Amino acid sequence: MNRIVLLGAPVEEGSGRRGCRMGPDAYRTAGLQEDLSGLGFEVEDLGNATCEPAPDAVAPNSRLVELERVAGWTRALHGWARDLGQRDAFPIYLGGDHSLSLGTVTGQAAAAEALGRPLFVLWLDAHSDFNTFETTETGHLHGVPLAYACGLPGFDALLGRPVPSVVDPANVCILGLRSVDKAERVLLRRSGAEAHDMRAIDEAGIARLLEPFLETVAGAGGLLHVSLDVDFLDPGIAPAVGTTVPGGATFREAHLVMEMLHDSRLVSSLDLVELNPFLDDRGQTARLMVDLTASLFGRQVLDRPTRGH
Ligand code: 4U7
Ligand code: MN
Ligand code: MN
Ligand code: MN
Repeated sequence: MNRIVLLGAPVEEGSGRRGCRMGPDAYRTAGLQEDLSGLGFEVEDLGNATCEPAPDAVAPNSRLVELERVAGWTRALHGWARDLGQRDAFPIYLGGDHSLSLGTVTGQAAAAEALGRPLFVLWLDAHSDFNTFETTETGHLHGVPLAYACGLPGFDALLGRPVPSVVDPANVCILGLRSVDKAERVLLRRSGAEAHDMRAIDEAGIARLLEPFLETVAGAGGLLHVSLDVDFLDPGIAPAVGTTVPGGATFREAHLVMEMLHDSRLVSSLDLVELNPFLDDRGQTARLMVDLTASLFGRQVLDRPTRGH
């Protein structure tokens, strides 16, 4: 696939603070399209998606923040991803807070089902985003998208119906964890999703954790969606995020993940989420996210022998 499409998703209502709506433009300013074109891809920028709020989305409890707007975004982005996921182009969703994945992951899952391929998800994040409408303590809907995509119950208000195609939790791998809420932790364990905290990365090395997952995806003939939350990265190198947690992935750990993903040739769609340019320091976080994306698309220092498949 030599074509890439960029779609901006300037949603910020899921994060409980302002700024993520500037994310898509920060990636444009940081030169995402130019960098990917420079690697030989034909890159089309579709501009930003828009959404209508969904007044029929009634909150099952009063803690949820901005459900009508987030439901509107979910519906819009679900439709976009279901469509883009079936085109002969690689979609990159430019966030926007992580609630955008409510739409992109479920849409990509619908597209994968239409193509007759299982969808796998790699979730790169300090948080597992595995809360439900019942367990969320903050009410911020950027904390629930992975539980939603995995088909946990109670979310029907988002699309106004059950998720048409859910992701099998056995097809999920989370890397980078260092903040998981109590109830979320129980749900996550019960789901059977593969989850690695920073200690596991320290002890094993990130490559040794990622490699078996990629082998599983390859063995199953799967498509792989990657959801990259800025807070996967250590706040020292990526300050532009509302939910900083110390002790995140280093510059090299993050690039290595992207380089391995490139070599695997398995990735078929990508979310870049939670960038809050209002909190950035001279564009360094936007720039790093663009560089990581370039690594995913094959930027490398030296030529490497291509692996025979
Ligand atoms: B992000 C949190 F309570 N778990 O639910 C919550 F710690 O997309 C954080 O990963 C969610 O940045 C973080 O609000 C969501 C909190
Ligand atoms: Mn997240
Ligand atoms: Mn996070
Ligand atoms: Mn975050």
